[in-house]
Amino acid sequence: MKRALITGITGQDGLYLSELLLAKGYQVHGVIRGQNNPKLDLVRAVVPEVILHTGDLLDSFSLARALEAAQPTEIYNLGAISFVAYSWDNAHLTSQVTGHGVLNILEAVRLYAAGDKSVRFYQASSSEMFGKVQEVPQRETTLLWPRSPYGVAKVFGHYMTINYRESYGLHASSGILFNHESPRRGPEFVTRKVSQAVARIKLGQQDTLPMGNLDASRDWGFAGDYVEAMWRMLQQEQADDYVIATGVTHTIRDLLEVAFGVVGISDWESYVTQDPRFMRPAEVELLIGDASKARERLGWTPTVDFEGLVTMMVESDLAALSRRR
Ligand code: NDP
Ligand code: GDR
Repeated sequence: MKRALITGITGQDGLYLSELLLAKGYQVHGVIRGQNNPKLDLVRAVVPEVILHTGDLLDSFSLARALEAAQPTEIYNLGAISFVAYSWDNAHLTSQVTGHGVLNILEAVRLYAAGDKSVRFYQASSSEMFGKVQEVPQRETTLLWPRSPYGVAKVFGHYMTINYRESYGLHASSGILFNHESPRRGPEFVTRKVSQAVARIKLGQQDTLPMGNLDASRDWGFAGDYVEAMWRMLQQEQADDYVIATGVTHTIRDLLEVAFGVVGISDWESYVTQDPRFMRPAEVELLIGDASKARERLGWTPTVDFEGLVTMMVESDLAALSRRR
């Protein structure tokens, strides 16, 4: 039986990846942090088969212990402080967790593997690294120009992953994933904020929706598709870096129009207010990825388009809220 260890098991991607690996017959281990993590019940409910180990990306010893206990051949580093807006107010902590945390786990994996070439590592890199984009669409070779402390920390983790591959021959791959969403997305991110608000407005539980910059464009895909790409990367003979994206971009305005449209509201502008609290000190204006390398080498393509994704999220929030009434 193959064994995998996942950091960030309580997050959106951790849950989807656990389900994928369990369905493929893996024994799945997860690292969970804190003495009473509020998301423990969620993990237990969604993927009860996952074996949990206490640990934190800031604590190298805890990572070494989790590796020793789990004995995995595949390690997926999904743990991070992942909310870009939060990273300006907590820049040092974000650098430690999202940046240096990658070094901590890479070093723990190197010592654990001790030259065993069957051990493989995945790093969750991000399109936020492209920031002030230097090329359209963005591909693996596009110059990185991060625009937030989060983006800078991800660049550190990205290059450290490449460095461990080149220095030690570690099978370490980095997925440069563009925004991916689902009904499990945290409510602080824009797609889920909008899908929850639209459902509440439809049910008469909310009147207005305060928003930040409506002009930014994102390449949004479905999280379930993106964890499949992570797994495919670790099945390759050679470790490498891959852009994972849909190749289609939409503005936040498009998101609002489609989401309100799902519940039959066409004058969405009368519900949305502009709130400076949601504006960022520096914005990533346009993201659109070129995933042709992943398509050719991994045989990966997305299965859910933008309209399908937004509809899935709004309908899920509507159903959840209706059940609670
Ligand atoms: P989430 O924010 O949903 O999950 C983040 C996970 O990281 C949580 O399980 C959280 O655990 C864990 N974590 C936070 N701090 C630590 C720490 N100090 N030690 C160990 N674990 C920690 O993110 P997603 O699932 O959306 O994303 C997964 C990864 O992919 C992240 O690294 C993210 O930056 C990256 N990424 C995401 C994209 C997206 O669009 N979703 C796109 C590109 C990259 P806890 O519950 O304890 O807080
Ligand atoms: P992002 O996702 O920063 O791209 O990072 P987020 O959904 O937070 O923002 C997307 C865009 O929407 C604009 N925006 C708002 N965002 C939020 N959260 N709330 C608002 O009210 C709002 N109004 C407008 C933002 O300015 C931005 O342009 C996500 C995370 O998952 C990262 O971890 C990951 O690396 C990247 O995607 C790829």
